[in-house]
Amino acid sequence: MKIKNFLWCALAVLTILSSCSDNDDDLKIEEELKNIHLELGKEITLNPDIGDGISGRWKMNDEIVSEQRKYTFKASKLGLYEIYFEAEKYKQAYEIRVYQIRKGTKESSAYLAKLIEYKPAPGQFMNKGYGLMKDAESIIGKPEYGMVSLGGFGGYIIAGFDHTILNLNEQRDLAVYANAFDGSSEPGIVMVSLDYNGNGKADDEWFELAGSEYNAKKTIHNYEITYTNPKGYKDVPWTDNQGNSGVVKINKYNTQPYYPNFIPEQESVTFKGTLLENKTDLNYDHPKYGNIVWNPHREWGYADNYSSEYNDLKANTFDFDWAVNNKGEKVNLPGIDFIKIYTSTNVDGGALGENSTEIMGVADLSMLD
Ligand SMILES: [Ca+2]
Ligand SMILES: [Ca+2]
Ligand SMILES: [Ca+2]
Repeated sequence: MKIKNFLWCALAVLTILSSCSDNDDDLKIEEELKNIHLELGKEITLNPDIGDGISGRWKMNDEIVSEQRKYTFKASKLGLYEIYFEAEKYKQAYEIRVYQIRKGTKESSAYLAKLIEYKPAPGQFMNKGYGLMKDAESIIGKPEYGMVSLGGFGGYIIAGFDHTILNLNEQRDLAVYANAFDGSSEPGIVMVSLDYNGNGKADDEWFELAGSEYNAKKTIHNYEITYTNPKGYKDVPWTDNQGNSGVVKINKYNTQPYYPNFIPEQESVTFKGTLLENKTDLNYDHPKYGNIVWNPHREWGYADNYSSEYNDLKANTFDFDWAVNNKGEKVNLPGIDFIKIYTSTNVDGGALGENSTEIMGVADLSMLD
């Protein structure tokens, strides 16, 4: 008798469970994340687009903040706020970044005002011309003669402006000057950041400006490479998180150590980022110059890249509307305070040495004629 009862109960439980899961299949769960930027002191009314007549509650940090259908949000402090609207069958999440801008004045510079960090990867120009701290400083102000090399994949430079560069509607916002020419493109990825916490430091979330190859099949996101210091004028070994290994080769034209001797990491250094496909042709048959190494350009959205606009501008232009977060979601940036540029290929260019992005300067396009 007891066993019979138990079996009946067990059957009843199973039935309830399976009917619950049937119901689950019918639920419409809306979990699309809305990325919103809100200027400090301003307010926004959130109204989830999940049909009329649905009541629910608003939560912030897991605490209920409203039980109305619409919710007006205003923050008195800078920062990232995670808010969601929750109803029986729906959930709509919002990420609100509350920011402030530093308005430009007549005295503002159109060009970079401050070098924040220079951490190049190993390369043939390290520890000599184009690969010294003074070269990094040369990208401040109007681009003239100075130029900096970022070395192999991942090597980067971080710099800031004396004002927030606003995102112009349906226009390019930024120009990056480099030394590309036809057959000599060494694409660098541009990342941007707003001083969200208002401390003047580049310690805030970075966004990649997604170029033409961001979604390409052979692009590897979250690529990581580690270079080991061979101590001296020797090939620099590397390993990556794809199971590959190799060396940054030394050549006879540059006979100094290729591992940068001024970065804090003197045993090994790891760089992370988006890796673009190696498109270098080591045996390109040029109609005029014969057999040469050819580094072709990418369509758009990279620095040191001979794209269609490059010959006229001596620069590549960028739109903050291309910004994506580390999940690849568009972020609707209102402007930026900081820029980071890194070499986005891991290429042994034969006689030309490794591919390394070079930079001469960066400009706020709204301030140029
Ligand atoms: Ca824009
Ligand atoms: Ca900051
Ligand atoms: Ca170059």
